[in-house]
Amino acid sequence: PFLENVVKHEKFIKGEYDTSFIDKTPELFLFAKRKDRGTKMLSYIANVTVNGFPGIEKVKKPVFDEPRIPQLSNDMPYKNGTKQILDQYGAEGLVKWIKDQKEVLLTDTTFRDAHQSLLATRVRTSDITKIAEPTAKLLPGLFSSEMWGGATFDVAYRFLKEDPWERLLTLREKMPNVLFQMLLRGSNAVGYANYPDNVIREFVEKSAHAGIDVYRIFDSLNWVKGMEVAIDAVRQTGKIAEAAICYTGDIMDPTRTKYNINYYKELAKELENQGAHILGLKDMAGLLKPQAAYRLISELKETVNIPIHLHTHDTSGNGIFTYAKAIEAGVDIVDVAVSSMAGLTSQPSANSLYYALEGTDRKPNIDIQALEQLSYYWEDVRKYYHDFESGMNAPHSEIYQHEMPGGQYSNLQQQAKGVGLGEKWDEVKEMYSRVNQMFGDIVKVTPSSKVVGDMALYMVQNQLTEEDVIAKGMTLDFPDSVVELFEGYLGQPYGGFPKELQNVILKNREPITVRPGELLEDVDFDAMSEKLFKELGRQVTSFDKLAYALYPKVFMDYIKTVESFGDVSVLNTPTFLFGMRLGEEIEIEIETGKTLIVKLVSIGQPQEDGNRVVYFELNGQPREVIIKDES
Ligand code: 3PY
Ligand code: ZN
Repeated sequence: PFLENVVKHEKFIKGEYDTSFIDKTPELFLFAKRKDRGTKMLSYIANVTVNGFPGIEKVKKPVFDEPRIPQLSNDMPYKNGTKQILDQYGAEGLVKWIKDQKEVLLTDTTFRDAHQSLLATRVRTSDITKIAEPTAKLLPGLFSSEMWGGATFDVAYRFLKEDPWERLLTLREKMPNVLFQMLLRGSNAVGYANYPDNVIREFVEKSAHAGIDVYRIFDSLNWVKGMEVAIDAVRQTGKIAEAAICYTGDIMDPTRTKYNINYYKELAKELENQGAHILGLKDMAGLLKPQAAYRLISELKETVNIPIHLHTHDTSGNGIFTYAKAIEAGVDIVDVAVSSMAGLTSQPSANSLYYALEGTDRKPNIDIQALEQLSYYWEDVRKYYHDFESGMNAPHSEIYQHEMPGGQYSNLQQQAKGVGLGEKWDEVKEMYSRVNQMFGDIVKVTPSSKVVGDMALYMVQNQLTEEDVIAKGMTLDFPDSVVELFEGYLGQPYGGFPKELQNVILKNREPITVRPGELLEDVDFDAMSEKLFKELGRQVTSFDKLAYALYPKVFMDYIKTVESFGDVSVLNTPTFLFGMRLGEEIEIEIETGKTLIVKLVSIGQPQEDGNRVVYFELNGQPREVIIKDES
């Protein structure tokens, strides 16, 4: 354990140590309490078997087929890809390379936005890890794999009880040839509020060090000031700053004049001047219609000299048509997902796009048979997560009315159910678009989209109209997120806030108009280290500190779960989500070469205190675990 502590110590990893390191670093001698990993694992399994998993209807564990992993020959090499171009030629070299490509380049979002949008971000690291090496070997021509950021960070700790940094480090090892891309919410990092500047800088530095290459940076109100720190931080690391404009409204609709073509052109120019290596066009709700895509991309190509990377969601069913027009207009890179994880609220299918572009000189340089094989894997894995599907199973052209981002649809639906408005979902969607107008027609993407959603729920719940909000506003207790938005803590919307509404929401308090980061004090990471060291009783990594700085409660809850149950990321997904069937026997590799064999023998009846005894065999020995029946 001593050596383990040394090699895992932050100073050791960063190379900041000398001969006095051991003397001056007492925590190296802190050996983790010898924990019985077997018992902890059995407690987790007993608990989920009896009490179920949050968000999953309690059923007997279904029988799933083993996911079909493409069989590669043992000596199949990793072909060099975009990662080698960045590492060898730097950011400017990569940008030049992008511009020299004739075919359209692809970003595969299967590991991030696809499951964020289809499966409430619940796909676990182990399911991604198993397909990582085949993906990198079969698709070396990808521009990038979007595999981190957005909601994946929070959900990993909060619901999956695993460390998102480990996901990044593990995948990096298995995918050494393809650029790794993440979604960074500007000053909101991977959270829902503005963070101090030094948190943003530290987050970028550490994630770049751990393996992220391309940062898609956006601001939830398209406020460039909110992106400045992040863009600068990424440039400092030598990685790629893809500054993104969030697309909203409809440039072809003469009645929607607020976000017109000039708005986008000016913003694009500003981002280029700000130091963007790539211009991202982030159509988070899938509102960019085909003819609009043609016009927007054509005009932006004339406005900026940097490559353009388009992201859309296929909610309306028009995704491939939109891409075809954007590609015709010269877009450089588009976001797609492996077919069985594509479509609907996710990205358009890579497989379909390949066929759509056959016979054109922009056909992507990608192996379609490989895509089909990878699709089989995801078809099988997706079944594990069935309970997190949104229930949408056909294109929704109503998206053009409510404008809700792909990643928000299933989440807001869950939120509505949570407050008893499941039956009023249609009303909530309608209210969502009315709230948008009431807020002055704002950009809706995390976190501003969440504010619109919170307000819509609040108004439906309290049966309020827009007129009521203004008339009774001074006496109403608005959701915190709404107050924060109108206080200016998510930045400034284009065209400003509607004044009358702002006054009632703030009860005549003055909002801020500067960048929130200018008012927030830097986080003292050294003091945080000490505090966490005391609380956790172990050495603290930079990753732990960042997680704590972003979400103190979520992180501490995660730590408590690990203390009670150990590292549950090693369980296979059916067991993690559904527990075990009576008589079932499973193997759990808790570390390389160390396997537990677990059999569920029987479950006792609830006792008076509500506890149940669950009987297992662990490596052939009888073991009992007592757990509380919460049902
Ligand atoms: C996120 O911020 O997580 C998004 O996917 C926004 O579209
Ligand atoms: Zn998206």
